Amino acid sequence: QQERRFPDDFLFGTATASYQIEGAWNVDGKGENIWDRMTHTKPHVIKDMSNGDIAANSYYNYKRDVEMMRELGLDAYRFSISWSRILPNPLAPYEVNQAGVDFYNNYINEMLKYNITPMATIYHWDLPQKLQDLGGLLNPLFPEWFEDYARVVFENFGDRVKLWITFNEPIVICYQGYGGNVKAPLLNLTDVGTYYCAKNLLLAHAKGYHAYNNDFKPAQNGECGITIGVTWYGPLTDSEEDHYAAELKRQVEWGIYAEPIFSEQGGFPKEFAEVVAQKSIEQGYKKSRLPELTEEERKFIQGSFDFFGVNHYTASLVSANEHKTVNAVPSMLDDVDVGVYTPDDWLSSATDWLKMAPNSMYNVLTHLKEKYNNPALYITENGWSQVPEAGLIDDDRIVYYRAALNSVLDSLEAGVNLKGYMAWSLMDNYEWMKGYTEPFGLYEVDFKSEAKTRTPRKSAFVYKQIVKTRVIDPNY
Ligand code: GCO
Repeated sequence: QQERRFPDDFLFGTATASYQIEGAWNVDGKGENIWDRMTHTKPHVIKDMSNGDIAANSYYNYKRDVEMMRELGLDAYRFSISWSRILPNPLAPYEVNQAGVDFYNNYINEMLKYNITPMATIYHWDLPQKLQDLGGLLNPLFPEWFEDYARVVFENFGDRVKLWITFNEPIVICYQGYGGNVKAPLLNLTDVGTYYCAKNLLLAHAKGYHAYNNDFKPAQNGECGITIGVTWYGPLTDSEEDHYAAELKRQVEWGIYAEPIFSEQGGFPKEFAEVVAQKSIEQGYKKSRLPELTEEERKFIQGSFDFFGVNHYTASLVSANEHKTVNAVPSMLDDVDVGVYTPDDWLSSATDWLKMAPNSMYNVLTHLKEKYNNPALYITENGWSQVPEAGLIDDDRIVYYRAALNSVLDSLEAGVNLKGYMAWSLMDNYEWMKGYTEPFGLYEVDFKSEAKTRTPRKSAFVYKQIVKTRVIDPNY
């Protein structure tokens, strides 16, 4: 087979998030966020009762982090900014925390010194607790709070950061945090939490995007998008019912966030909205639990992007008939009542939701290309977990990255407008409810050591070689 190359201007990077790596949770004026509060008051909800108080201690180790980026030869690095480090009192007494600004300035400048392009996520799940006390994303003022914070980061870092992501993975924020109790703030408002949050999140995203577009972009010349978690859902069989079930599953999981922004007509996905409306009436609600978007809101949200950030990890097969085959993974959202399966022969990671699904990256990327008129795309996360005991020899991770990157090449050949790929993750970090039990790092972190020593795994050398040569050498 002929050697297939990644384009020279394709951005290879890695990704992390503030709460998962920084530590320094109460240092230099940082305020409390919802993960601090939850892990401190309800430690039992975390698999190993741990927290991100110290994590990989990147607040102090950031130079080592950038050194690792250089070791890997990265073009780019995706990180997130901690809201409560920048605005410890987001309402009053309102004050930008200069020590927090200094930290990110140092981090960004260190990257730029070595020509590493920073990509910043504005919100990666660590909401200031004071805003949660007022309802967080369910408060109709949330979009204003977010815009205010976004303006602060554009103002302080936008001269150097040219790739902005408003939100990371709305489904986790809204479904797991507000509609369910599997991520902070554990609200478990099963009937409407997800949907009210979704509407406010979309409005907040659009406010952030328009603020950038109108007031910063003209001078700063960057781009602003959103990152959506896109699990691939294909039909279990080729039947019409299964195709429809898979589409509904895609709509409930990520279409409700993607469709209003990226589709030509805007608004929530039609079939799904009809299903929720009908169920709501049957359940005795006066109207649909999925709130309406006014005409003005629909237009405000539609088109609010320069690129689509894709977090992609895995896939499942969807059936219109429930309990049809073995290995059922429970469906996350009850409004779409379908069977979701993963075949036995898909390799398992250390994480229950993550299996190696053939061609899922290609399916996602070509689907988004068709559905949303070939938008600019970045893969903002993709990666594999293994148990900590596996140490530095992580062959499964290598198999996973090679397969995903081959799918990326297939997608580029199919005309997908994909501009970059961020591996999750640069190093082991705090894996949310799983604590330190499911590491995703190219670098191992010794969390028991004072220095939080980082050591490259085998996969780091393989990734480095791909970044350098722009070729996937199956023998390396
Ligand atoms: C996510 C998060 C990451 C996770 C990663 C592995 O999008 O889920 O961005 O913070 O750690 O996905 O679970």
